[in-house]
Amino acid sequence: MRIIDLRSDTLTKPTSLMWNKMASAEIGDDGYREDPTVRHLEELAADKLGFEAGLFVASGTMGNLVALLTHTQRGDEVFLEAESHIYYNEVGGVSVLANAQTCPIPGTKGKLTPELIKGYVRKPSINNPNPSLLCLENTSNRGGGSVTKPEEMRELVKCARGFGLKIHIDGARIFNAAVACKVDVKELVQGVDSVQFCLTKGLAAPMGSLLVGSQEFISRAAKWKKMLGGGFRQIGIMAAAGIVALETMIDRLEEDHVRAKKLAHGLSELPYLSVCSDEIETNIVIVEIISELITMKEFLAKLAENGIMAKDIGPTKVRFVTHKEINDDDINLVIERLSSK
Ligand code: TLP
Repeated sequence: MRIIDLRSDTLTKPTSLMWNKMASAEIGDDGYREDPTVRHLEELAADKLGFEAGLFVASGTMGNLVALLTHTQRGDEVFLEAESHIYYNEVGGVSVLANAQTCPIPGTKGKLTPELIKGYVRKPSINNPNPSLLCLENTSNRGGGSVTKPEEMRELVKCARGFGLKIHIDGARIFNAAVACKVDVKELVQGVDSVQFCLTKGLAAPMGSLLVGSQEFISRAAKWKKMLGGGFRQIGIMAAAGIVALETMIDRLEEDHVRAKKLAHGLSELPYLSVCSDEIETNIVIVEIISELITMKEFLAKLAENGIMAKDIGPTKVRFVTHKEINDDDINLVIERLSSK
């Protein structure tokens, strides 16, 4: 039986062009800033998002953590959505290493609005932590791949600036958002201080994320990266795949979005499931089991029996992610297999 693995878009494997470019990459010691392929990737990333400089980091988690360390002082308050990856899935690095106080704000589909933020940022007082940073996630992972659109971003930036907050975007899947909105990715990040995006999700590179911001911000961020043990050497081998990711893999994300919609439609016909988001915007589909009809244990067993892999992300919720290794037949098979038994 073909196993259909929809646990995450991190399962994507490098394309043959990536392998070729990795094998022939021009490399050097990045500790001396002498790896030309890394420099190229960092410049390409900064340019694509409209920032002065970029920094190649090991992972999305490292990119977000380096950003938090660079933006905040000990005891500062960081505002973020209550189910955001930084708050929910990054091992508490924001507290443990950045020593920041988090203010998790419950949003809708992982998204915040100026009204919500206004309810949480307090007036300056000797009793309160220093309000410092707003983190936004686009697309929102636990929000079912929901997209914060350019017009929504503009309002959020205005609101954050009104409170004197800096803004960091966890844009692990920012290109999915740009493709879904049919806009240049720059429009989604205009006016913010920093963005982290992943090369390893839908873009299919084997390693790495980019952190982009001002030259001054990136110079300070580079020291935090080094302190965290992120001092790279001949990492141009990996950066070469990242360049291919940025040059060739963005447009195809649309295919993942079309398949996610089809999958969501099929899953919504099953009596024992409800699809959390009626409108699938990108490549993530979160379903909720209807507990009167099926238990989580039974649903997970049913998936396993049918050679389908997905991720349980809460007591009643399961996440399916479409990606490069999943084709139209796979989506049909998932629906067929789950419908027939
Ligand atoms: N997300 C992964 C992990 O949760 C395992 C996934 O499968 O979705 N921000 C967002 C929004 C993310 O979804 C992720 C990874 C990260 C940051 C962290 O990236 P990595 O895994 O490179 O540290």
